[in-house]
Amino acid sequence: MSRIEAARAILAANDRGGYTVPTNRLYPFQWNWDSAFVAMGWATFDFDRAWREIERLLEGQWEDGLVPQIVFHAPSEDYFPGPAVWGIARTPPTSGIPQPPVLATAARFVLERHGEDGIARARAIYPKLIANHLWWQHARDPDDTGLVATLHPWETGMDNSPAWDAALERVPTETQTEIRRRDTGHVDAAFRPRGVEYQRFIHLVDLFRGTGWDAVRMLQLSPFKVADVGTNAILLRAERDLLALAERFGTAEERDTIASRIARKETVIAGLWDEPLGHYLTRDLIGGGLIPVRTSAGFLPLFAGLHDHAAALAERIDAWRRRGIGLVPSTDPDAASFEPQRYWRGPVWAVVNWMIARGLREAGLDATADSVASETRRLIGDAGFSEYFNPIDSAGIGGGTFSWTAAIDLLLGEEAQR
Ligand code: 9WN
Repeated sequence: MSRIEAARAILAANDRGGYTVPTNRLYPFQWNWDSAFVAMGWATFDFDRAWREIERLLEGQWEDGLVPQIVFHAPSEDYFPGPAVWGIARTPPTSGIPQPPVLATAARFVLERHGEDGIARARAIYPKLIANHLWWQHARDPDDTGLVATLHPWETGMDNSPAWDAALERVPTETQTEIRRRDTGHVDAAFRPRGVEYQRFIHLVDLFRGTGWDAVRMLQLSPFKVADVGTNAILLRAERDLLALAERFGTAEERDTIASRIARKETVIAGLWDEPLGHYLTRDLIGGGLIPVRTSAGFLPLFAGLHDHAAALAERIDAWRRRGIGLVPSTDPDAASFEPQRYWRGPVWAVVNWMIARGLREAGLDATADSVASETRRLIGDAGFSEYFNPIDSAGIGGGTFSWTAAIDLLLGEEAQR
């Protein structure tokens, strides 16, 4: 089987009927940002299936515009916390928090490749994307600061990043829900978040469920509140892609609204740059100040089109490469909190690399973009379609046969042909 066939076979094997699970058993439902990347992967060989991925995710969208982190299309005992813990009476059931909003970027990507034949599908999706971006504004930035708030580490997709450590300390460890982790039954516990982090994750879910998932009260009450540089950068990128869709499907008023959000976000995300650390950082919205930990999320303003510090960011990546560190580690390998095997505390993630490589390329830094892209391909080629990779010894870790890793391999494989 060729490499392309192997990647396509993973998407096919993880297809559960118009939606793709991240991997078998470990993640048996549809995840929000996974599906956005996976839709782009499907678009390299099956447009109908690419649109279905997005449409099925949007089956979980709430009336207020939220596109949830998880859509529980079919029951499974393989994952905790399942629908009963979230306590959200919807069909299909969903979780009650977002994930990084890659969806408008994915929809534009699929449309541009599909061409005229994709217009009807994109047109039907467009109002839902508009509603989703309004949700981010109303639910997570009601004071119009230009930065959206994150209330749960799961919302960032980078669950146990050391960037959350200090802010998470404010979250009590008591839970109403009995914690019955399933992940450590599928994967070595040394590669996963620690028990105390799960206690805090579930404390937050209990707290939010207690508000009846009321967006205003969640924002008021949450003891964890950060302006995540990753989420905000991805949202800015998505706003630009939504504007491109609005040029075709939207009204002049919608275009003006999106353009003014973009202008505001460009200014405030630029303010997340920290000169002493030479990196973009997350702001702690409770403690105040920037959180002094360099993570891979801090490269994502490049993907958002902010290129002022592109050369300095590229030099950091180049320096890691010269030292033989696998690109791009999720946490700075020189940080005290770096753990090369533990999930978002060090390992390399293919989807993040794809966004960083794209940002570098758009900033005109082709050599570093090529390094990141070829490193990603090397890691996948050597270790397989793993969930994540150890940047020190290049081992594949976490779940195997991972959908978004396969999707990124398809995308980078095509780019390498050009
Ligand atoms: C919680 C599915 C998801 C990814 C996240 C990754 C992991 C879930 C978990 O798996 O998170 O959402 O239970 O660990 O951190 O980025 O979307 O692949």
